[in-house]
Amino acid sequence: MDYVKESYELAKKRYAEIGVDTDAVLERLKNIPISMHCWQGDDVIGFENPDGELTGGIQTTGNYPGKARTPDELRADIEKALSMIPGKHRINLHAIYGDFEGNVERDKIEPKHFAKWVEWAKKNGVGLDFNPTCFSHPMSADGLTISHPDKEVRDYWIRHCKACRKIAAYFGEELGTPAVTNFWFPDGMKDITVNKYGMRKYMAEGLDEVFSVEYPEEYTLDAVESKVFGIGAESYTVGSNEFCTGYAISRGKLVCLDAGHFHPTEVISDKLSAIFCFSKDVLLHVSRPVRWDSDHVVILNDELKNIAEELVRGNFIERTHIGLDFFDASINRIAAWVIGMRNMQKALLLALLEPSEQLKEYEATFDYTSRLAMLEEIKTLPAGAVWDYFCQINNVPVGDAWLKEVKAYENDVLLKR
Ligand code: RNT
Ligand code: ZN
Repeated sequence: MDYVKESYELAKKRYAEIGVDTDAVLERLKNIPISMHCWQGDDVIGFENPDGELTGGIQTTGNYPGKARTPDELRADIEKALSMIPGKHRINLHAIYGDFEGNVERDKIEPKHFAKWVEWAKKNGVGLDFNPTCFSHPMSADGLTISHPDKEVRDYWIRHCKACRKIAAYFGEELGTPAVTNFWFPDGMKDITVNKYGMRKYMAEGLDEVFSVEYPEEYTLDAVESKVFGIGAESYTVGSNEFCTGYAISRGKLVCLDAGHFHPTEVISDKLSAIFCFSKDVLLHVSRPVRWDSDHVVILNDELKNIAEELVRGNFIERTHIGLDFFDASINRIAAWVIGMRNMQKALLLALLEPSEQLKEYEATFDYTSRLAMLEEIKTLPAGAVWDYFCQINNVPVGDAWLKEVKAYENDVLLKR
């Protein structure tokens, strides 16, 4: 498309009129990594057990053909997706995605089971992030893990979490960029719960034990993810928002905000500026809840734009680890990644193209008329031309050209699985 540059040059002039330097914006955007979750590639099953079933109150629906069945297939699919996403990013792994070769208990996983991922990450120039997998396992069958009444069960998950931090530190050391380890537990109860405090005390104690081992921050950072409810855990969640925020802030850990983990009218974009008053860094699980925590593919909707605006307006980009978290098995899984990743970047682009200093100035001088007028006018500025040019200069398909590549890969690779 030979007019991409031409359109960009015109757009650049238009943005210059409102004091926005589009070249600088594109340079900035290129350097904002997004952590792409590996689990969209195989419906959160992992490679521990090929017949594994997803539990923990989360669900994938759909059976689109071609999901990755082995670590090599998953890595190939991720490479394909990354080739259609501008910039350099990160890959977020769950503990069930190792190259295990045989049965390895979760409390016995080691860095060696992830050596192939590290080798692959080096080759592809991506950082790695990590997650203990405290679900889809016989030891989580009661719906409780680290807050289970039986000490043996609690200790099992504590050992698993410790093993995961060791692996994450290995990622950070090998790759020269800290791996964020996110702790999410499905623990909760279906019905009226009597001893809520007891389970929360177990979870806090368990986490303290997990974090009693210190790792340098250059290797790994820990985050704690809250949730309001899960399927089968409708009445009580041990790791609620208050629990996880309180825990993370009091222990100097990262708060992880998942866009689908709150009441339907609550949005994480509104929470960021509050959390950042007290938390050094924040981890985001950008997702799209449709009526519940359904983990739909992220689209460029108001909430996504609002999240990005908050990050830019508050100067939080450097303090935020942006990760995606969705799993849709009803469409091509590679397309799901590409759509979600590119949308996250588009939202960041729109936010970076905002004359935010000017807007703040209007607000500080009580000129709310100008603030509203400007916010509305910038909505129809030629951001699309800037986005196309960003894709072009970063050597990825412009516009929907990536879809043809996905379809070809589907025919040549996915449908043959
Ligand atoms: C579950 C949490 C959690 C998981 C992943 C697979 O509700 O969002 O982050 O989605 O760890
Ligand atoms: Zn999440």
